[in-house]
Amino acid sequence: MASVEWRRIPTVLYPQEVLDKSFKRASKQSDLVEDPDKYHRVRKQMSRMVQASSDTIAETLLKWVDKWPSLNAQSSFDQALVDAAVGADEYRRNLGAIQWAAERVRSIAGESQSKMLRYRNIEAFHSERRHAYGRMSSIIDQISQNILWLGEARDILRKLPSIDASEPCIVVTGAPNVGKSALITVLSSGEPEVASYPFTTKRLHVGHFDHRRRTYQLVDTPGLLDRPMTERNQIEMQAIAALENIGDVVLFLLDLTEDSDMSLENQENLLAEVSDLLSDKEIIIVYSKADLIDEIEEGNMSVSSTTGIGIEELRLKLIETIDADAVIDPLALPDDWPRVNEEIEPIGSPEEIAKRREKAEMHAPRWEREMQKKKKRRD
Ligand SMILES: Nc1nc2c(ncn2[C@@H]2O[C@H](COP(=O)(O)OP(=O)(O)O)[C@@H](O)[C@H]2O)c(=O)[nH]1
Ligand SMILES: [Mg+2]
Repeated sequence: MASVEWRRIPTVLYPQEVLDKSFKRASKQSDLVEDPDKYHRVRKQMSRMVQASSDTIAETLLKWVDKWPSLNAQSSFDQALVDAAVGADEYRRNLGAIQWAAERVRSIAGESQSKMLRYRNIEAFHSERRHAYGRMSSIIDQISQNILWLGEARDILRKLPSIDASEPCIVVTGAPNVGKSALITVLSSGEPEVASYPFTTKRLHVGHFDHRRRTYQLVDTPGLLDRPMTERNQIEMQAIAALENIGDVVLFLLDLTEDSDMSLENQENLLAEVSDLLSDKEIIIVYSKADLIDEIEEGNMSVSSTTGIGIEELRLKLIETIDADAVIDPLALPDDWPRVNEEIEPIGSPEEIAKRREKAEMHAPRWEREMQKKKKRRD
Protein backbone atom coordinates (compact mmCIF):
# COMPACT_ATOMS: atom_id res chain seq x y z
CA MET A 1 0.00 0.00 0.00
CA ALA A 2 1.57 3.23 -1.10
CA SER A 3 1.24 6.47 0.73
CA VAL A 4 -1.24 9.15 -0.07
CA GLU A 5 0.40 12.24 -1.47
CA TRP A 6 -1.92 14.64 0.28
CA ARG A 7 -0.07 17.53 -1.30
CA ARG A 8 -1.04 16.36 -4.76
CA ILE A 9 -4.78 16.80 -4.31
CA PRO A 10 -5.75 19.26 -7.04
CA THR A 11 -7.23 22.69 -6.42
CA VAL A 12 -10.96 22.77 -5.89
CA LEU A 13 -12.74 25.55 -7.81
CA TYR A 14 -15.66 27.49 -6.38
CA PRO A 15 -19.06 26.36 -7.70
CA GLN A 16 -19.46 29.47 -9.87
CA GLU A 17 -15.98 28.96 -11.29
CA VAL A 18 -16.91 25.46 -12.41
CA LEU A 19 -19.87 26.86 -14.33
CA ASP A 20 -17.98 29.83 -15.77
CA LYS A 21 -15.14 27.65 -16.99
CA SER A 22 -17.55 25.17 -18.58
CA PHE A 23 -19.79 27.71 -20.29
CA LYS A 24 -16.80 29.65 -21.59
CA ARG A 25 -15.33 26.52 -23.10
CA ALA A 26 -18.72 25.65 -24.59
CA SER A 27 -18.97 29.06 -26.31
CA LYS A 28 -15.56 28.53 -27.88
CA GLN A 29 -16.70 25.17 -29.17
CA SER A 30 -19.79 26.69 -30.67
CA ASP A 31 -17.68 29.29 -32.51
CA LEU A 32 -15.92 26.47 -34.30
CA VAL A 33 -19.09 25.21 -35.96
CA GLU A 34 -19.16 25.93 -39.67
CA ASP A 35 -22.30 25.49 -41.70
CA PRO A 36 -23.63 27.92 -44.33
CA ASP A 37 -27.18 26.96 -43.49
CA LYS A 38 -28.32 28.92 -40.46
CA TYR A 39 -30.85 26.35 -39.24
CA HIS A 40 -28.34 23.51 -39.24
CA ARG A 41 -25.62 25.74 -37.90
CA VAL A 42 -27.63 26.87 -34.88
CA ARG A 43 -28.77 23.35 -34.12
CA LYS A 44 -25.20 22.08 -34.20
CA GLN A 45 -23.98 25.04 -32.16
CA MET A 46 -26.57 24.64 -29.43
CA SER A 47 -26.06 20.90 -29.26
CA ARG A 48 -22.33 21.34 -29.07
CA MET A 49 -22.62 23.92 -26.31
CA VAL A 50 -24.68 21.55 -24.22
CA GLN A 51 -22.25 18.72 -24.86
CA ALA A 52 -19.12 20.75 -24.17
CA SER A 53 -20.41 22.35 -20.98
CA SER A 54 -21.61 19.07 -19.55
CA ASP A 55 -18.32 17.40 -20.48
CA THR A 56 -16.31 20.09 -18.74
CA ILE A 57 -18.46 20.08 -15.63
CA ALA A 58 -18.47 16.29 -15.37
CA GLU A 59 -14.76 15.97 -16.08
CA THR A 60 -13.93 18.61 -13.48
CA LEU A 61 -16.04 16.93 -10.83
CA LEU A 62 -14.92 13.40 -11.67
CA LYS A 63 -11.28 14.45 -11.61
CA TRP A 64 -11.76 15.49 -8.01
CA VAL A 65 -13.42 12.21 -7.12
CA ASP A 66 -10.61 10.40 -8.86
CA LYS A 67 -7.74 12.34 -7.26
CA TRP A 68 -9.13 12.12 -3.77
CA PRO A 69 -7.96 8.80 -2.40
CA SER A 70 -10.56 6.21 -1.60
CA LEU A 71 -10.50 5.91 2.16
CA ASN A 72 -11.15 2.18 2.25
CA ALA A 73 -7.92 1.60 0.37
CA GLN A 74 -5.84 3.57 2.90
CA SER A 75 -3.78 2.41 5.82
CA SER A 76 -5.49 2.64 9.18
CA PHE A 77 -3.08 5.48 9.97
CA ASP A 78 -4.30 7.56 7.02
CA GLN A 79 -7.91 6.71 7.77
CA ALA A 80 -7.49 7.82 11.36
CA LEU A 81 -5.83 11.06 10.29
CA VAL A 82 -8.55 11.86 7.77
CA ASP A 83 -11.21 11.02 10.30
CA ALA A 84 -9.60 13.29 12.86
CA ALA A 85 -8.94 16.06 10.35
CA VAL A 86 -12.16 16.28 8.36
CA GLY A 87 -14.32 13.30 9.31
CA ALA A 88 -14.28 10.07 7.33
CA ASP A 89 -18.08 9.97 6.88
CA GLU A 90 -18.15 13.55 5.66
CA TYR A 91 -15.33 12.75 3.29
CA ARG A 92 -17.28 9.91 1.72
CA ARG A 93 -20.59 11.76 1.72
CA ASN A 94 -19.24 14.87 0.00
CA LEU A 95 -17.35 12.95 -2.66
CA GLY A 96 -20.48 10.87 -3.23
CA ALA A 97 -22.50 14.03 -3.87
CA ILE A 98 -19.89 15.29 -6.36
CA GLN A 99 -20.01 12.02 -8.24
CA TRP A 100 -23.81 12.09 -8.29
CA ALA A 101 -23.75 15.61 -9.77
CA ALA A 102 -21.35 14.59 -12.55
CA GLU A 103 -23.71 11.81 -13.55
CA ARG A 104 -26.77 14.09 -13.42
CA VAL A 105 -25.11 16.72 -15.60
CA ARG A 106 -24.22 14.09 -18.17
CA SER A 107 -27.78 12.82 -18.37
CA ILE A 108 -29.18 16.36 -18.62
CA ALA A 109 -27.01 16.89 -21.70
CA GLY A 110 -28.20 13.63 -23.23
CA GLU A 111 -31.85 14.52 -22.66
CA SER A 112 -31.38 18.00 -24.04
CA GLN A 113 -29.63 16.83 -27.18
CA SER A 114 -32.30 14.30 -28.02
CA LYS A 115 -34.95 17.01 -27.62
CA MET A 116 -33.04 19.24 -30.03
CA LEU A 117 -33.16 16.51 -32.64
CA ARG A 118 -36.93 16.74 -32.55
CA TYR A 119 -37.26 20.53 -32.63
CA ARG A 120 -37.82 22.26 -35.94
CA ASN A 121 -37.09 25.94 -35.38
CA ILE A 122 -34.09 28.04 -34.47
CA GLU A 123 -35.66 29.67 -31.41
CA ALA A 124 -36.40 26.24 -29.91
CA PHE A 125 -32.71 25.26 -30.16
CA HIS A 126 -31.70 28.41 -28.31
CA SER A 127 -34.32 27.95 -25.67
CA GLU A 128 -33.42 24.30 -25.13
CA ARG A 129 -29.78 25.25 -24.69
CA ARG A 130 -30.75 27.86 -22.08
CA HIS A 131 -32.94 25.32 -20.35
CA ALA A 132 -30.10 22.78 -20.21
CA TYR A 133 -27.71 25.41 -18.83
CA GLY A 134 -30.28 26.26 -16.19
CA ARG A 135 -30.64 22.64 -15.13
CA MET A 136 -26.87 22.11 -14.98
CA SER A 137 -26.46 25.29 -12.93
CA SER A 138 -29.11 24.06 -10.57
CA ILE A 139 -27.25 20.77 -10.06
CA ILE A 140 -24.07 22.67 -9.24
CA ASP A 141 -26.12 24.83 -6.92
CA GLN A 142 -27.36 21.74 -5.12
CA ILE A 143 -23.83 20.54 -4.48
CA SER A 144 -22.29 23.93 -3.79
CA GLN A 145 -21.93 23.09 -0.09
CA ASN A 146 -20.18 19.87 -0.99
CA ILE A 147 -17.80 21.70 -3.31
CA LEU A 148 -17.01 24.29 -0.67
CA TRP A 149 -16.42 21.51 1.86
CA LEU A 150 -13.99 19.87 -0.55
CA GLY A 151 -12.05 23.12 -0.96
CA GLU A 152 -11.69 23.58 2.78
CA ALA A 153 -10.88 19.91 3.41
CA ARG A 154 -8.16 20.06 0.78
CA ASP A 155 -6.38 22.83 2.66
CA ILE A 156 -6.41 20.69 5.80
CA LEU A 157 -5.49 17.39 4.15
CA ARG A 158 -2.55 18.95 2.30
CA LYS A 159 -0.79 19.43 5.61
CA LEU A 160 -1.13 15.83 6.77
CA PRO A 161 1.98 13.71 6.92
CA SER A 162 2.46 11.25 4.07
CA ILE A 163 3.60 7.89 5.32
CA ASP A 164 4.02 4.86 3.11
CA ALA A 165 2.49 1.90 4.90
CA SER A 166 4.55 -0.55 2.84
CA GLU A 167 7.90 0.79 4.08
CA PRO A 168 9.25 0.62 7.62
CA CYS A 169 8.38 3.48 9.90
CA ILE A 170 10.12 4.69 13.04
CA VAL A 171 8.00 6.66 15.47
CA VAL A 172 10.14 9.17 17.35
CA THR A 173 8.68 10.27 20.64
CA GLY A 174 9.47 11.76 24.02
CA ALA A 175 8.69 14.96 25.92
CA PRO A 176 8.65 18.35 24.17
CA ASN A 177 12.09 19.83 23.40
CA VAL A 178 14.08 16.66 23.95
CA GLY A 179 15.40 16.86 20.37
CA LYS A 180 13.01 14.71 18.32
CA SER A 181 12.87 16.96 15.29
CA ALA A 182 16.61 17.58 15.34
CA LEU A 183 17.26 13.84 15.45
CA ILE A 184 14.96 13.20 12.50
CA THR A 185 16.79 15.87 10.57
CA VAL A 186 20.26 14.35 11.14
CA LEU A 187 19.09 10.82 10.42
CA SER A 188 17.37 11.86 7.20
CA SER A 189 18.77 12.18 3.75
CA GLY A 190 17.45 15.51 2.60
CA GLU A 191 15.20 17.93 4.41
CA PRO A 192 12.35 16.33 6.33
CA GLU A 193 8.87 17.18 5.21
CA VAL A 194 7.00 19.43 7.61
CA ALA A 195 3.43 18.36 8.20
CA SER A 196 0.84 18.55 10.94
CA TYR A 197 -1.44 16.30 12.90
CA PRO A 198 -5.06 17.38 12.87
CA PHE A 199 -5.26 17.75 16.65
CA THR A 200 -2.27 19.95 17.32
CA THR A 201 -0.88 23.23 16.12
CA LYS A 202 2.65 21.89 16.40
CA ARG A 203 4.50 21.00 13.24
CA LEU A 204 5.79 17.47 12.89
CA HIS A 205 8.61 16.16 10.78
CA VAL A 206 8.63 13.24 8.42
CA GLY A 207 12.06 12.21 7.25
CA HIS A 208 13.56 9.15 5.69
CA PHE A 209 16.77 7.39 4.87
CA ASP A 210 17.46 4.56 2.48
CA HIS A 211 19.31 1.41 3.31
CA ARG A 212 19.55 -1.59 1.03
CA ARG A 213 16.72 -0.53 -1.21
CA ARG A 214 14.32 0.07 1.62
CA THR A 215 13.14 3.45 2.76
CA TYR A 216 13.06 3.89 6.52
CA GLN A 217 10.61 6.59 7.45
CA LEU A 218 10.90 8.65 10.61
CA VAL A 219 8.03 10.57 12.08
CA ASP A 220 7.80 12.58 15.28
CA THR A 221 4.75 12.97 17.45
CA PRO A 222 4.39 16.49 18.84
CA GLY A 223 1.21 17.00 20.75
CA LEU A 224 0.27 13.38 20.43
CA LEU A 225 2.33 11.13 22.66
CA ASP A 226 3.88 13.81 24.81
CA ARG A 227 0.94 14.61 27.05
CA PRO A 228 -0.64 12.76 29.94
CA MET A 229 -3.29 10.22 29.11
CA THR A 230 -6.06 12.18 30.79
CA GLU A 231 -5.65 15.09 28.39
CA ARG A 232 -6.08 12.98 25.31
CA ASN A 233 -9.38 12.79 23.53
CA GLN A 234 -11.05 10.06 21.54
CA ILE A 235 -9.66 11.20 18.22
CA GLU A 236 -6.12 11.30 19.53
CA MET A 237 -6.49 7.82 20.94
CA GLN A 238 -7.60 6.66 17.53
CA ALA A 239 -4.51 8.21 15.97
CA ILE A 240 -2.31 6.59 18.59
CA ALA A 241 -3.83 3.22 17.80
CA ALA A 242 -3.08 3.93 14.16
CA LEU A 243 0.51 4.90 14.98
CA GLU A 244 0.87 1.58 16.66
CA ASN A 245 -0.30 0.02 13.46
CA ILE A 246 2.09 1.85 11.19
CA GLY A 247 5.17 2.11 13.40
CA ASP A 248 7.68 -0.72 13.26
CA VAL A 249 9.63 0.57 16.20
CA VAL A 250 9.29 3.38 18.72
CA LEU A 251 12.28 5.54 19.51
CA PHE A 252 11.87 7.24 22.87
CA LEU A 253 14.18 10.15 23.64
CA LEU A 254 15.13 11.05 27.18
CA ASP A 255 16.75 14.41 27.83
CA LEU A 256 19.02 14.65 30.89
CA THR A 257 19.82 18.32 30.35
CA GLU A 258 17.89 21.24 31.77
CA ASP A 259 16.44 21.99 28.31
CA SER A 260 13.47 19.74 28.53
CA ASP A 261 10.19 21.11 29.77
CA MET A 262 9.76 17.93 31.79
CA SER A 263 11.74 16.62 34.73
CA LEU A 264 13.46 13.29 34.21
CA GLU A 265 10.92 11.73 36.54
CA ASN A 266 8.03 12.99 34.43
CA GLN A 267 9.80 11.88 31.28
CA GLU A 268 10.06 8.42 32.77
CA ASN A 269 6.37 8.46 33.64
CA LEU A 270 5.66 9.42 30.07
CA LEU A 271 7.83 6.55 28.89
CA ALA A 272 5.83 4.15 31.05
CA GLU A 273 2.63 5.50 29.56
CA VAL A 274 3.88 5.28 25.99
CA SER A 275 5.08 1.70 26.60
CA ASP A 276 1.63 0.94 27.84
CA LEU A 277 -0.13 2.57 24.92
CA LEU A 278 2.11 0.99 22.30
CA SER A 279 2.57 -2.26 24.15
CA ASP A 280 3.11 -4.36 21.04
CA LYS A 281 6.03 -2.27 19.86
CA GLU A 282 9.68 -2.57 20.58
CA ILE A 283 10.77 0.65 22.26
CA ILE A 284 14.33 1.84 21.88
CA ILE A 285 15.32 4.27 24.60
CA VAL A 286 18.00 6.78 23.76
CA TYR A 287 19.45 9.72 25.67
CA SER A 288 19.54 12.84 23.53
CA LYS A 289 21.98 15.77 23.49
CA ALA A 290 24.97 13.56 24.31
CA ASP A 291 27.24 16.55 23.70
CA LEU A 292 25.80 18.21 26.80
CA ILE A 293 25.78 15.26 29.20
CA ASP A 294 28.82 14.00 31.04
CA GLU A 295 28.21 10.33 31.11
CA ILE A 296 25.38 7.87 31.12
CA GLU A 297 25.01 4.48 32.68
CA GLU A 298 26.76 1.62 30.96
CA GLY A 299 24.64 -0.09 28.31
CA ASN A 300 22.50 2.91 27.45
CA MET A 301 22.58 4.60 24.08
CA SER A 302 23.11 8.29 23.70
CA VAL A 303 23.16 10.49 20.63
CA SER A 304 23.85 14.06 19.71
CA SER A 305 22.20 15.63 16.73
CA THR A 306 24.57 18.55 17.04
CA THR A 307 27.89 16.67 16.93
CA GLY A 308 26.75 13.39 15.40
CA ILE A 309 27.80 11.26 18.38
CA GLY A 310 26.03 7.91 18.30
CA ILE A 311 23.97 8.69 15.20
CA GLU A 312 25.30 5.92 12.95
CA GLU A 313 25.14 3.39 15.80
CA LEU A 314 21.53 4.36 16.34
CA ARG A 315 20.78 4.01 12.64
CA LEU A 316 22.19 0.46 12.65
CA LYS A 317 20.27 -0.37 15.79
CA LEU A 318 17.04 0.83 14.17
CA ILE A 319 17.66 -1.17 11.02
CA GLU A 320 18.50 -4.26 13.04
CA THR A 321 15.49 -3.91 15.27
CA ILE A 322 13.09 -3.47 12.43
CA ASP A 323 14.63 -6.56 10.92
CA ALA A 324 13.25 -5.46 7.61
CA ASP A 325 16.74 -5.42 6.34
CA ALA A 326 16.29 -8.60 4.33
CA VAL A 327 18.64 -8.83 1.40
CA ILE A 328 16.31 -8.53 -1.56
CA ASP A 329 18.72 -10.23 -3.94
CA PRO A 330 19.54 -13.44 -2.08
CA LEU A 331 22.90 -13.73 -3.81
CA ALA A 332 24.03 -10.23 -2.92
CA LEU A 333 26.51 -10.12 -0.08
CA PRO A 334 26.92 -7.32 2.42
CA ASP A 335 29.15 -4.49 1.25
CA ASP A 336 31.88 -5.40 3.74
CA TRP A 337 31.70 -9.14 3.16
CA PRO A 338 35.27 -10.43 2.74
CA ARG A 339 36.11 -11.39 -0.83
CA VAL A 340 36.11 -15.12 -1.39
CA ASN A 341 39.61 -16.38 -1.91
CA GLU A 342 39.55 -17.78 -5.40
CA GLU A 343 41.96 -20.63 -4.63
CA ILE A 344 39.50 -22.23 -2.25
CA GLU A 345 37.42 -24.86 -4.01
CA PRO A 346 34.00 -25.64 -2.57
CA ILE A 347 34.04 -28.97 -0.77
CA GLY A 348 31.52 -31.77 -1.39
CA SER A 349 29.26 -32.97 -4.16
CA PRO A 350 27.37 -30.41 -6.30
CA GLU A 351 24.16 -31.30 -4.39
CA GLU A 352 25.81 -30.69 -1.06
CA ILE A 353 27.19 -27.38 -2.25
CA ALA A 354 23.81 -26.32 -3.57
CA LYS A 355 22.13 -27.28 -0.31
CA ARG A 356 24.70 -25.37 1.72
CA ARG A 357 24.23 -22.31 -0.47
CA GLU A 358 20.49 -22.46 -0.08
CA LYS A 359 20.76 -22.69 3.68
CA ALA A 360 23.24 -19.83 3.75
CA GLU A 361 21.00 -17.66 1.63
CA MET A 362 18.11 -18.23 3.97
CA HIS A 363 20.22 -16.89 6.77
CA ALA A 364 21.72 -13.99 4.91
CA PRO A 365 20.27 -11.30 7.17
CA ARG A 366 21.77 -13.05 10.18
CA TRP A 367 25.26 -13.11 8.67
CA GLU A 368 24.87 -9.51 8.10
CA ARG A 369 24.11 -8.92 11.71
CA GLU A 370 27.22 -10.89 12.64
CA MET A 371 29.25 -8.75 10.30
CA GLN A 372 27.87 -5.60 11.80
CA LYS A 373 28.67 -6.82 15.29
CA LYS A 374 32.22 -7.63 14.25
CA LYS A 375 32.58 -4.30 12.55
CA LYS A 376 31.37 -2.50 15.66
CA ARG A 377 33.87 -4.38 17.79
CA ARG A 378 36.64 -3.41 15.39
CA ASP A 379 35.64 0.31 15.42
N1 LIG B 1 23.25 20.64 22.31
C1 LIG B 1 22.28 19.99 21.68
N2 LIG B 1 21.08 20.58 21.47
C2 LIG B 1 20.12 19.90 20.83
C3 LIG B 1 20.33 18.60 20.37
N3 LIG B 1 19.20 18.16 19.78
C4 LIG B 1 18.30 19.18 19.86
N4 LIG B 1 18.86 20.23 20.52
C5 LIG B 1 18.20 21.51 20.80
O1 LIG B 1 17.09 21.27 21.65
C6 LIG B 1 16.00 22.07 21.31
C7 LIG B 1 14.77 21.22 21.02
O2 LIG B 1 15.02 20.41 19.89
P1 LIG B 1 13.84 19.86 18.97
O3 LIG B 1 14.44 18.96 17.99
O4 LIG B 1 13.03 20.99 18.43
O5 LIG B 1 12.99 19.08 20.06
P2 LIG B 1 11.55 18.39 19.92
O6 LIG B 1 10.57 19.33 20.54
O7 LIG B 1 11.66 17.13 20.72
O8 LIG B 1 11.30 18.16 18.47
C8 LIG B 1 16.43 22.91 20.13
O9 LIG B 1 16.84 24.16 20.57
C9 LIG B 1 17.60 22.13 19.57
O10 LIG B 1 18.53 22.96 18.92
C10 LIG B 1 21.62 17.99 20.59
O11 LIG B 1 21.90 16.84 20.23
N5 LIG B 1 22.55 18.74 21.26
MG1 LIG C 1 9.79 19.06 17.26
